[in-house]
Amino acid sequence: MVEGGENQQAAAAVEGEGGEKKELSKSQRKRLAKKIQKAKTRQLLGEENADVAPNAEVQQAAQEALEAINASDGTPAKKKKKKKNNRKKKKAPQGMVGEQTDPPTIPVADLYPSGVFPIAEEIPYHQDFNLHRETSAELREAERLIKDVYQDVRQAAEVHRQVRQHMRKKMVPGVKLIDMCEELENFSRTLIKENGLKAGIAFPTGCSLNHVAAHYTPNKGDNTVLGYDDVMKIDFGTQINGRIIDSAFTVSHNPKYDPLLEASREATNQGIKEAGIDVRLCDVGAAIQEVMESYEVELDGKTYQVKSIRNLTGHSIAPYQIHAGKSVPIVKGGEATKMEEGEFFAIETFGSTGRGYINEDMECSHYMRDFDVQRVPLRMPKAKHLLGVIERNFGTLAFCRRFLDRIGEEKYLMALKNLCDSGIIVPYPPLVDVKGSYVAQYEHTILLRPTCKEVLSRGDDY
Ligand SMILES: [Co+2]
Repeated sequence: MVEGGENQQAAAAVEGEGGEKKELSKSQRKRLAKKIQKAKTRQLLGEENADVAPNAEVQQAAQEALEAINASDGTPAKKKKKKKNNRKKKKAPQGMVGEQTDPPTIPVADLYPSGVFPIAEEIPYHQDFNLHRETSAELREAERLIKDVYQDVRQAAEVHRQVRQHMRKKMVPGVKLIDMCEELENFSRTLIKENGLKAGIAFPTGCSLNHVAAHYTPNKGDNTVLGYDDVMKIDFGTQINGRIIDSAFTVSHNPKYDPLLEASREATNQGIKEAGIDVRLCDVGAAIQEVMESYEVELDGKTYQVKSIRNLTGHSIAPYQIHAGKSVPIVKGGEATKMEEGEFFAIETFGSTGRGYINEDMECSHYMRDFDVQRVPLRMPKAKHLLGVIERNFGTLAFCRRFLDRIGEEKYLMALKNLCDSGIIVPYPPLVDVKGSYVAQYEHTILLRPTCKEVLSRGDDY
């Protein structure tokens, strides 16, 4: 927008011509600041024209005036600058053109025609052995070479943020979960500009309730409705060129669950803080558990210490591969394998009032083609057909029965079972703690860049 890239270019152009800066009085600065504010408003409203658009010189002066005004109240310059950046991020991210509608209808790619998407959060590496990374010219160069990958995953993250921001309002008691999921998925498809395997949904929308920790989405005919006392985990994914954003949050309406949600949210943030290049996965797990289990929640007169579910983990992510091989434990005692430069990780934690241990249960909805199995002999023609459909539509991304329904497949359950039995398709049934318990989950996708850690899916909400 006016304040973003264009303005800096204009300023640079003026400086190139002579480099002299005009001295302005405080009132002049204020007037100029107002003028630029007006021009910005006009541009936002689409009323920009050559007469009212300030020329480069005025823009530069106004920019300086704004900075001078900001710095004039005695606040240290550094602190002020940080504040200003935050404000800019909230108003309109750099490079964003126009505004999203409500409900959202504009693909995120069209809101950022420059192809440069917002960076949600960058965290410097704090471990001694990583301190050199932030300033290394060599590592910066390494990052420039992979910037396309960064833009793909940042775009997918922006879609995730916009979809969840809108859908949160729809997650109210009384909503039918199947309708909610389909609505969410439709917004995802629109905002990501769904295009075969190149851009789309990365996996089915999880909306696991209460003691169900993960991998539940309604199948056709499931009329489950969200209740006031339910604890619902919304876990959904977006992808561009196979670069997946996997991020989840918990929705509850009864405030009695708040400490349970907070335990998982803070445990996930602790995991993100601990993560880094050459950091051992077991150390991340231990840090997560310590935070998680420092929380208690009182439900109907009984106090529970929140437990980290010990057989659930975060995971590394690779192109078109949601679980790429490394697990990020959420309790102590895990593997000493290290995180590496360039890796993507889903840092996710599950806090429970139950045993803190899950089993598979209930009807399956989630399935995924095994990433490594090459081919298997199939005798059943219907199974052969279904495998072709799955490979063309989902590749190695996870899908659910509803996704097969919507592309017109019918009476496929026998064929699907056959593919599961042959090992080429893997079923992922719901994962549940004991009945009567409650589980909360928060999850972010992070990227261990050479120079810093980027929390791709971070938003104002979590
Ligand atoms: Co995940």
